[in-house]
Amino acid sequence: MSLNSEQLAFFKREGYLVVPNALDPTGLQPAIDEITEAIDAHAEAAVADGKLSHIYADEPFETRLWKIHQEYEDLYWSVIYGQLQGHGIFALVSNEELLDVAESVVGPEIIGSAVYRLRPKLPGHWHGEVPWHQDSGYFEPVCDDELILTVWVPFVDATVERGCLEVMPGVHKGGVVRHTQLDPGEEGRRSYLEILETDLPGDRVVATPVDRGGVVLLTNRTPHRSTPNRSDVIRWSIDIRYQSADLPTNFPPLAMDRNGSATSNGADGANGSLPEAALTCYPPESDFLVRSRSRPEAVVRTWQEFNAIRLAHQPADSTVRWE
Ligand SMILES: O=C(O)CCC(=O)C(=O)O
Repeated sequence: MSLNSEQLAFFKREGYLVVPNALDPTGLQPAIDEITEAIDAHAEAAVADGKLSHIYADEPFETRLWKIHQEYEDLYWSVIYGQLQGHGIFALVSNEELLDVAESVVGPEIIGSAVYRLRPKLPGHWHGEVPWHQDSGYFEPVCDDELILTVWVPFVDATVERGCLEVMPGVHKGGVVRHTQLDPGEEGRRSYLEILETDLPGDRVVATPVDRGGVVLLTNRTPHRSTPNRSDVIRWSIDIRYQSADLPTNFPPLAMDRNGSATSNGADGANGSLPEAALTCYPPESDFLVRSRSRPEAVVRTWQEFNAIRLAHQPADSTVRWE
């Protein structure tokens, strides 16, 4: 769905927007299927290795990983973030209804940003609590003044009890504030950035509960955090990011400059190899073109192509900007 003028005005003013019924919930199913296939495969391997008693096949999606986690913690770490990059994740990031929402905000030439993050927020689990941050805290400084849209998509109703997002409204027009790198915690896996209380740019906090089928939109400078899951179901969600194709991107083979002209972006197009991530908002992972009227031939249309781009990507280091 496209946003109406009131929704757009709210998003521009407040830096966030809850969009109920943004997509037909059947559009979530391919991603749920891919996640389930991954859980099946990892669980079967764990059973074969004697690390898990059974694969919990009868448990519903909303509880299965949590039940497994109580016996075998590694599976959680094998599915989170951007590790799944197959048919179902691609179907969701290229879902036409989500792209219509994104187009309302970033325009018709849309890069699917490198950074999409699958988050099974387990009941009471420390890793699901994400401290206050702006997404730009993680991105390259060259993109600080640009708009990278987060479309936060829950697979289940995201209630306050389940730990929906909280945002700090109306402060996204300021700059990127100081972030502090949290000490790596359990097995080095806790590596979040945090805006400390003294550095927070506002004091008003809004919770953004949203039902399955709805989404929450954020800008890359909107402070947000994720509160504890106090329920007994997994708050499954994925945050997908989109940006205009005229921003720094590592989408191969060509990026566009500010005038809309193609630039080489460090790519060695001559031998058909994929470019190194030189100029981009998030160099460690690859961008992909998901909608374009001016370059329809370059749009990534199959999950195999999406998968190949991500696997072939040669990550460049991010700028170290926070101590
Ligand atoms: O989904 C969450 O709990 C946190 C999401 C988040 O921090 C983000 O999308 O940047």
